[in-house]
Amino acid sequence: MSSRNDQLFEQSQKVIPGGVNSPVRAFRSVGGTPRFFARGAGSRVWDADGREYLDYVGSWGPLILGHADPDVVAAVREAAGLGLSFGAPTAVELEMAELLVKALPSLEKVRLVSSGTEATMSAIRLARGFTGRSKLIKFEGCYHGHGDALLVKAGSGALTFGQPSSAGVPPEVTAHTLVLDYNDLDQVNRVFAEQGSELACVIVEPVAGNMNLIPPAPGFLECLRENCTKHGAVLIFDEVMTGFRVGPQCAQGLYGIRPDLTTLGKVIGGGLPVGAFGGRAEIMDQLAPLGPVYQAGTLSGNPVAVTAGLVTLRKVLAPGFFDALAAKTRALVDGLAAAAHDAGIVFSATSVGGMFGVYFSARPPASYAEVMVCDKDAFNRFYHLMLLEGVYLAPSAFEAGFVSMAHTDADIAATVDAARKAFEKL
Ligand code: KE4
Repeated sequence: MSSRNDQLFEQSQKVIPGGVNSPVRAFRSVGGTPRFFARGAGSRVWDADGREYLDYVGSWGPLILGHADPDVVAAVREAAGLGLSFGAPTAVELEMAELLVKALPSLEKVRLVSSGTEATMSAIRLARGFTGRSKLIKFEGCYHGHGDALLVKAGSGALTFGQPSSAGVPPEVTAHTLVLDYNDLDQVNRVFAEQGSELACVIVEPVAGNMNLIPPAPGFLECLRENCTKHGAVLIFDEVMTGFRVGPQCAQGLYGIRPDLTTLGKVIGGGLPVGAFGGRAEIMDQLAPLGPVYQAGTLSGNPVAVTAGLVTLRKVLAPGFFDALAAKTRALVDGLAAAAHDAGIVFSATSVGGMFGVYFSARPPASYAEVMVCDKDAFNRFYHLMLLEGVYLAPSAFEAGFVSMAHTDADIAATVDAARKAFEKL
């Protein structure tokens, strides 16, 4: 008899493309039937068949406190009872803006939106409006949402303009986008030397989390900062994933780099739809209604969603939160690596704050090219063995994983035990 997950997936595919509302959820990278979740609490989720899993996706990062945090749920319930949306300013949006500006020195002003894609799309338009330039640099393997200008793959050579990586994106839209190699300082210096005066912005994940986890190489972020300053280009840190995930001042605080603009999402919504972009006031003041760069949103700053984010951020910014979260995450990756070693499996793992990467390669990759040679098939086998052991990892070898504050030491130990069994069967 097919499982409830199978039934729901079969039905969903009749009315939703691929049966999912976001492609990565379809399990196409790892194969098999996606799990339809019915409930989450703390570090655990339960699927449509009632099976329980330790969750290391956390809705792709937002659930840093764990599922259904009682304080967040209670605050959302109360906010919802006062009205779901007004399409007008509310005091809670001001509270969020003031919290973000206080938390991040680089944020002089901030605007709230409803997703990370909206944040990055708007930040690029703003950088182009502020500089009067069109060209932008992104890095192969970094994902910044599905805005047209960012759905780009490297051209024939990394120093040529990008080709659309999706149907429906006109080549002239991506003709202004240069795709460089993450962590390649020489390439950045060369492109700026040749085209610096034409570059509106660089957008970068300060810790890459969309080609699995790749930390910045020493000097990489500094190289971007120096070149943007020298040539008058806007440095955009896309911290949608790293924002309040890797530290109380995000990746920019961890690495001591001050970007001109920052994009945020995920954690700042606590599981509800909130994105944001902010930075230097002289740039942000180019936005309508003050300036000529248009950007808008019916549900931008939605008071119920912002309430979820506010309660989440207040807990995340409590003293000691990130030390504890980073320690949990480090214990997980160290345990996984030790289990693999004991089983004689070629495997490595690393973490930054509350996010981690696992790789079927002898050492953590430092570039997109190195990620591409990791053993994807081994990951996929491992993935399903862990699923059978009741551990839910991101359903792709090219995604980062996330630990929540709700994960206990016993959860981490149980996960390592599950991995020990999985490695034995690989
Ligand atoms: P959203 O539009 O999905 O809220 O944010 C886009 C985005 C922007 N920037 C970074 C660095 C991101 O990681 C994301 C979204 N991350 C993916 C996970 N790899 C979301 C999962 C999905 O697409 O379903």
